Amino acid sequence: MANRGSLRANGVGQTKICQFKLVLLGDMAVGKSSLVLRFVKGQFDEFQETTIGAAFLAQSVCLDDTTVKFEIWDTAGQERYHSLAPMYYRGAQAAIVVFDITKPETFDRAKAWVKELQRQASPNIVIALAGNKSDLAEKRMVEYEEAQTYAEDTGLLFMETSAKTAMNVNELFLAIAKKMPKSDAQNPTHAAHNRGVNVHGSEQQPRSGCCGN
Ligand SMILES: Nc1nc2c(ncn2[C@@H]2O[C@H](COP(=O)(O)OP(=O)(O)O)[C@@H](O)[C@H]2O)c(=O)[nH]1
Ligand SMILES: [Mg+2]
Repeated sequence: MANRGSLRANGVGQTKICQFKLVLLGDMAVGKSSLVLRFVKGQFDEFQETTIGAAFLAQSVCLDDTTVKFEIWDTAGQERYHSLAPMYYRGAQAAIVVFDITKPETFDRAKAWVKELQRQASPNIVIALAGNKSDLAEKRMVEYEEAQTYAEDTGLLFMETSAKTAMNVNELFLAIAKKMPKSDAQNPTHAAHNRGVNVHGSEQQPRSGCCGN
């Protein structure tokens, strides 16, 4: 499958498993849930339901000698849920802050999320910025260079993505997986302990065979 092309096969037996909590933040309707759905299930839904509270899913990325398992917290973007956000980003080792390249106000909101994370989340959190809906190039309102310059200045990973076409979705998670501190391998019991509360969550087991095609 095209959208799985960047996931590498590896040997069974010597694989180290590292588990990390990853949170998605960003304005409403920028495509957070769609990116997760694309990454975890390889699907896209034109009528993706609005997230209430937050949803939890899990998916793994296989690097050469390490399986990086992400516990993904997909938050609701509405302002009325803002006060819940710290519950999800607290203890997160990675965050994807998403904006919609056709809506400049969502880029401003993304910058505000980045600031909040840099002030209040774990000091070593790996933050990625995703300019989503790159398939809507004709409606683009945020230039690639503008977001890239901001990301560089702020020390973020940056990619333009499309949950619709799958462009850069696996690549984004793979790039984050590569930046995660592997020596900090957590045992699954510890990571499970850090999960927090599952509000309206549906737990998805990682696709079996993510490492093989
Ligand atoms: N064209 C296009 N539409 C998208 C993309 N990602 C999400 N959408 C649509 O944008 C709307 C909001 O998506 P959703 O995932 O619910 O956004 P969320 O509120 O950030 O979780 C839905 O109608 C999706 O089908 C994308 O990459 N391209
Ligand atoms: Mg959502």
